[in-house]
Amino acid sequence: MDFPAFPEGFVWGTSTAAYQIEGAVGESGRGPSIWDTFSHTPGRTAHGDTGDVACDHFHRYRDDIGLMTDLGVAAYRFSVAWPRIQPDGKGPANVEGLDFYQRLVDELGDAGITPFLTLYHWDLPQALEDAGGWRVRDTAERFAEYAAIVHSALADRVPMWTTLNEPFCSAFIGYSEGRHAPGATEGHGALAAAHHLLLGHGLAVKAMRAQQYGDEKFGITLNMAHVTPATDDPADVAAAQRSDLLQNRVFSDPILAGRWPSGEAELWSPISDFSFRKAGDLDIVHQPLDFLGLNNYAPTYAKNAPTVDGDVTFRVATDIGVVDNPPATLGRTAMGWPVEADGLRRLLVWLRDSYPQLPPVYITENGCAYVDTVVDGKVDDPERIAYFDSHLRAVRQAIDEDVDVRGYIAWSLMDNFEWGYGYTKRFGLVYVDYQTQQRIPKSSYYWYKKLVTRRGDSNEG
Ligand code: IFM
Repeated sequence: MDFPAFPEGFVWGTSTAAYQIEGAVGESGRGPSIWDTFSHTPGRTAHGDTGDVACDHFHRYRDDIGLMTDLGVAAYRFSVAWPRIQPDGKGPANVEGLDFYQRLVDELGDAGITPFLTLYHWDLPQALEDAGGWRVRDTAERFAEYAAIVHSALADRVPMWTTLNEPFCSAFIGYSEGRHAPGATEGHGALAAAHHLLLGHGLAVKAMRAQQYGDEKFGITLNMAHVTPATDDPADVAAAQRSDLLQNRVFSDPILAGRWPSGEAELWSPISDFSFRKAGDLDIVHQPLDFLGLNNYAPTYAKNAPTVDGDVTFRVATDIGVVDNPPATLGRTAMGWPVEADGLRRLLVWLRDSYPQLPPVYITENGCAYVDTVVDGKVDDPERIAYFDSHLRAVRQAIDEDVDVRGYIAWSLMDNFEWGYGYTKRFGLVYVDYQTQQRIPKSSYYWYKKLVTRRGDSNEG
């Protein structure tokens, strides 16, 4: 394997999320989440798939940690299901739910794997959605309360704390595009959701820091994309600015620079008066962070296009007159996403240049779906190996360009419930047979194992 060396101490890991793998939705006193409701609503997910059983990780977590031990990774990024801890989104901790994560974290400790814990990967307790969800300020306050509960129980064993995973998806795919739970298609409501997610992040960091246990680190994971205008036509250049605002700067500007992003009033004042913002909110959102988690899969090539709804007052927040138009020469994954590893390098360099206060970055997700098949008990996935290989080289190049990247956490440890796509898209290093729950490490798993156990610093074949 001819691969460039990574810095000493660079962290290698794999990632999952609670609703995508745990199953056991009715166990440990867990309450319903918006994803239970959404996935059980006809027409919302492919084949009506739900996370009811998923990878049955709730019962098989020891075996899954065994897979990671064998893989040789130093870190495991997972999320805690809020409705296991607070079944209706408020009040004291449900001890049985908390116990599951105590066992998981203890087992990881025994295996010498560092837990990277995410507090929220999209499974809002349904009771909170019924009270307005992320559209309302109270949800941000409830989130901080929940964060403090989990933190006080696990801070002695969890060094890395992430508040939210991909608030862009929660706010804009969940409340504007309607492709994710709760399936809303709104303008003002989606912008309010984005704001309350930001606020919830800031309040949660403050609450956890107020009870800091030791040297644990606090951060957030944003999904971002490097945006290029599809052509040099001024209309496409302007479209790229709108796309960059929606995908990136709505979250990164307040969190990393303590400012509301430029261009938002021009884009959204017809649909929202931003009345959800209160004095002092920006200071709450702009907490000093110990790290930024970065999720990236593909770059964006923005092309100007007509908005879907001609009547601006009815427009949803994501209807910004942009289509993604990547070069036809780029390959595509099974998600239809273009493959261009240099997009990740450009994104990292853009972050370095845009935010002087940028904390150390961990790539908390990067990976790809392809159509995987089992042949003679094996899964050969050369396209996934090529994807990881090229993206890791891009990360290495960014490090050479002085971006402080401290780790790479592949998405995903194993195939899982891919939200609206149900079980039709496979992102895992490990294949999951959903009928039998058999796990079959793919050839990419063995490739990653070789890389990880040599810490990417060997040129030996
Ligand atoms: O599966 C998701 C994950 O939950 C969040 N980031 C993107 C992944 C692939 O779509």
